[in-house]
Amino acid sequence: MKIFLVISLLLLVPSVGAQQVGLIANTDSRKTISLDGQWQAIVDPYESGFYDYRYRPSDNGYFKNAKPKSKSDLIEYDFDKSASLKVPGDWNTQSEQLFFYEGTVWYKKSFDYQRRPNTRLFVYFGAANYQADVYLNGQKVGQHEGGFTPFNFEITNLVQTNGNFLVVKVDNKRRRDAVPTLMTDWWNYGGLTRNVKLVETPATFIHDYSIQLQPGFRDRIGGFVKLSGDKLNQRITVRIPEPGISKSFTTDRNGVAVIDFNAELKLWSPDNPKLYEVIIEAETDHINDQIGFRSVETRGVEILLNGKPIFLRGVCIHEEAPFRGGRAYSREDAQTLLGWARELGANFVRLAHYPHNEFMIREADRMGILVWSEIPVYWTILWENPPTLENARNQLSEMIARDKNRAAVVIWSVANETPLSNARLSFLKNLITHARSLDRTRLISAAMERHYINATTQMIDDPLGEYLDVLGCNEYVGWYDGLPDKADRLEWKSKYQKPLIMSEFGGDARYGHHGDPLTRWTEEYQENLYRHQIAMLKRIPFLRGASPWILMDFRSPRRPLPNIQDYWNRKGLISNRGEKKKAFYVMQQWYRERE
Ligand code: GCB
Repeated sequence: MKIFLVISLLLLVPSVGAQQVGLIANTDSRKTISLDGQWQAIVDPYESGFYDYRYRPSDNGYFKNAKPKSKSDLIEYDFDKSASLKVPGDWNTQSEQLFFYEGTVWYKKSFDYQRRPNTRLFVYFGAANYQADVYLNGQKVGQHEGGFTPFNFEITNLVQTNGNFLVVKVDNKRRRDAVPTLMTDWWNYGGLTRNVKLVETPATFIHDYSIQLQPGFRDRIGGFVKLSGDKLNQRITVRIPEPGISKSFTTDRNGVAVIDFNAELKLWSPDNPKLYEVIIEAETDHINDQIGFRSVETRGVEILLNGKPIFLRGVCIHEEAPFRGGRAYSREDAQTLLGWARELGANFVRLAHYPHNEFMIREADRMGILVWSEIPVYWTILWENPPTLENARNQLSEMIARDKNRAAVVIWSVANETPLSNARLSFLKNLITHARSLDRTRLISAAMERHYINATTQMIDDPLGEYLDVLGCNEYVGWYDGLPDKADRLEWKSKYQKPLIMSEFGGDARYGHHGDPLTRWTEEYQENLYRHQIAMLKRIPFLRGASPWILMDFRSPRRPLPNIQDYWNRKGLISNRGEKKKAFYVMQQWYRERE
């Protein structure tokens, strides 16, 4: 038992090398200065603010924020006379001219800052889609790739008391070798899409921590606390005031303390989403968080939450803002979307197809909604390109780094509908191993491939299934695959003794468009499709969850049909204006029966 414990504790501690420039955990509990609001912005389709006319990176790019020194000086840009864009927010929905724009926009924000002794300062971005090059006072501080995960750069030695200018080049050009790749079914909203802030920390500070129930236990907490700075050898105390827990540990020379103690706690669940205040005290820093404790595991085809079988009554959600459209970014957006999921009867959401903003996860934690979180390894990724794998691994690390202390998150998903090949399998196996090395406390899934073995039998034998804890399958019987009643004749088989979540199914309907149940795009067609789907799903013996596609209509460049789609994927159970379609109530009815 002891050996098992030591091994499982070691597995909870990520390799220190990978953490060196890592994300600062839980910046909300620190002194921060928001940089949200209007930023000056220059649209730069030819990237002439970056390259000279020979297409070489220029020393005098827009990041210098230059001003003419005399009336004869030639400078061809001026941030302060340019238009502004709101941060957080995508640029596409802020200006008609930028609606379809994919390329570079330069952002600039000025600020003053009074530095205090023995502190460090970081600039933190909730997300920037897709690539961000960050400069402070004309100096490069870093680059980040990936549109949906947070990142931070230290600016302690660059910041001045007055007149700082922070310039960010954000480029959302799609690339074949990127993650996601060229083809997706969602809008490529560009920009500084989530909150931006300055984060102040002590010289040596709590950089990261994981405090969760240990795998295989419901009364034992494990994890790590990691310091960053010069004074790496410190005593750390973890306190949970409500049950009177206070446990001390010592960090090693890398600044890492392994956490391990017994605790009798009320477990977090959808019925009782209990969060405890957890305080971590070091000699030079302290931090607090609200953490829920629950176990999740599988046994045969069961998913067990706190040791008891659970059926995941779910729904998929894109990070599309209700009512106003564009990227969702606020707590109110999260409350609206998760509120609708709750109304549907859901205890589970699949946050597709990339990590959503942190408000979604925090609200899910508070509301008791289980979460499947995924990275945008979607469709036809360049499986054989090592930098693409590195990029996907990094996005996975950043997703886990941000949300590893959230009880709501029970599933990390590594891929969506990726076509079978050896290269794909080894790429995804690599991601799975990586996810497990960063987090032993959650289940791993993916939306896999499945196929017909005869006219009426769907077979799940994608080789990826062997490496997953939970099988995910997307199917569009009744929409891309036959008519709704085809589902009545279908049988599902699986090669694996594992739980299945039907991670997508559905069809399009424009809200308010009516007709008979066999007329495409009508609410009646969609309603009918859901009835046949549900009857089929009920017959799958190893089904342990469902997440229909999708809660709300979302923008997609692939969907131009005039007067019906108008660049919206209309598979929402709710329209983008918040109107519930007939199918919503069919699904709700099923979930009520399953409660
Ligand atoms: C899928 C994809 C999803 C699409 C959906 C559709 O299988 O996973 O991203 O939006 O189908 O509507 O076709």
